[in-house]
Amino acid sequence: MALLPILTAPDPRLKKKAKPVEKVDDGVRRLMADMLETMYAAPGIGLAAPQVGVGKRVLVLDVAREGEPKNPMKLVNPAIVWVSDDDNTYEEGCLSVPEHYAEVARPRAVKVRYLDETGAERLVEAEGLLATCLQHEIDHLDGILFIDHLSALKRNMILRKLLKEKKAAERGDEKDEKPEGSPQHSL
Ligand code: K1U
Ligand code: ZN
Repeated sequence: MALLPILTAPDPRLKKKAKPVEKVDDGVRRLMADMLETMYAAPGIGLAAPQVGVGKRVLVLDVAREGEPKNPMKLVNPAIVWVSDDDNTYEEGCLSVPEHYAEVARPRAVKVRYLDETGAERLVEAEGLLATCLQHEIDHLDGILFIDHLSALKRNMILRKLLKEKKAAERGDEKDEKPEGSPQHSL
């Protein structure tokens, strides 16, 4: 197994629609095993293939709480086939939008059809955090980030900050731990 590098926004690969998987073969199974290892190491509760630069409709997640046994899920070609009428608001984060969190409203419950790692068709009925996480990860497969659910003002503020941090990292600058607007040098 291998740890995969996680792309961060802004990156055009995160905005592309991923392609359906034609056959669930050993390559897809290896990708999902590597994605799970990468997700646990991050740490995160979900990861979609475009976040590791692979344009395939594959995602992994595990929303088990701390102290509970692991419950890894691997989904190929997931499709939302039903959503509840009522919404749930959850404070979301994203490994591709590091250190930014925002409340996003999504359907409270969903049913998702997908292929498992043997290629068999399955249906998961989800509510709560699992429903939120499934919708967040399926959004990734369609090139949508949680910040796309925010106002243009909030989204652009976050993207500008991430771009600034990327450029500073490319230059090899030290990471600025101070909040925006605070003095850069102490006397
Ligand atoms: O980048 C991702 O898609 C993963 C993302 C999933 C997610 C989080 C919250 C709401 C919806 C979807 C994350 O895992 S961000 C990190 C995170 O939430 C977390 C990390 C460690 C422990 C518990 C949560
Ligand atoms: Zn994400």
